[in-house]
Amino acid sequence: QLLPEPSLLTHTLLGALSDDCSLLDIERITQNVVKSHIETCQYSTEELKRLTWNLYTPEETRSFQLKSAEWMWQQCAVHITNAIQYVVEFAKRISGFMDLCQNDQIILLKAGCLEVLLIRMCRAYNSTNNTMFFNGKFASPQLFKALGCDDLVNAIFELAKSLCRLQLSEEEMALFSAAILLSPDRPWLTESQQVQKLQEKVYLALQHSLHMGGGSQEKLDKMASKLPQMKSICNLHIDKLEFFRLLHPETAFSFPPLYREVFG
Ligand code: MHQ
Repeated sequence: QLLPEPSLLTHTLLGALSDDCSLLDIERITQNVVKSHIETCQYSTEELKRLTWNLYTPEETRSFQLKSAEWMWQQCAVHITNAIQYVVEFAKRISGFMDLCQNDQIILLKAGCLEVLLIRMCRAYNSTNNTMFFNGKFASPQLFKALGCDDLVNAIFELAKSLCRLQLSEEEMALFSAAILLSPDRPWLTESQQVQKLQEKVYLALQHSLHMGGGSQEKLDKMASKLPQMKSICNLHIDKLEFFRLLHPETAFSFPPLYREVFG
């Protein structure tokens, strides 16, 4: 994705914002982050568009609803783990991430991977019929009934709907994801200064991208306003998992190791 010719005014404004991040730096960061996002987003927009009318039939939906909670949790855990692996790959391709110490890489991924997944989710969401891509077809929230987590599922679909309304470009999504991943305030970081420097650059790139896309501070504010909603979904997910583990310890123990490590 090529950026339009930057205006002198933009250059001056951004130059005033940060001395050690030139417009050239910003363009390099944008290209790197967008490329990393596109290469690791699991499903292309074309593919998702092509599958839009691949909906679960009412019969198929009912058969999912009749499954046991254990079976449905296991399915969802496997799909989420798969998606997390792509987020890990995204992080690894962001320049500067691999220069952080391994301890901090793991802290950032553990703390941010579900939030990144929740941003990516709006690509897999169809707002015209309130469905989400799941296991090859588009599913309504009711399909997940067997999980016994209607509040969590509804909160996830609500977030997808409201993120969809922002009509984020792939570039905005990519930079927003990277900015969240590179949060310097995650507990137990050893080099949070270095993380902060990386985040500042990504944030400048995001501002620049919004400015170029004809967007404004308003869109950035709207994006930031989704963060508390995302945080509460992450906490709700942990609560539900904890409760599920109490009821079905063996099933929870057989969840994919990466899922258990990230949310355990
Ligand atoms: C990603 C691809 C992707 C993969 C998995 C765990 C639980 C108790 C409830 C998708 C959540 C149920 C998830 C699988 C349900 C809402 C979860 C289960 C973007 C996100 C996406 C589409 C996930 C969306 C949320 C799903 C459907 O690139």
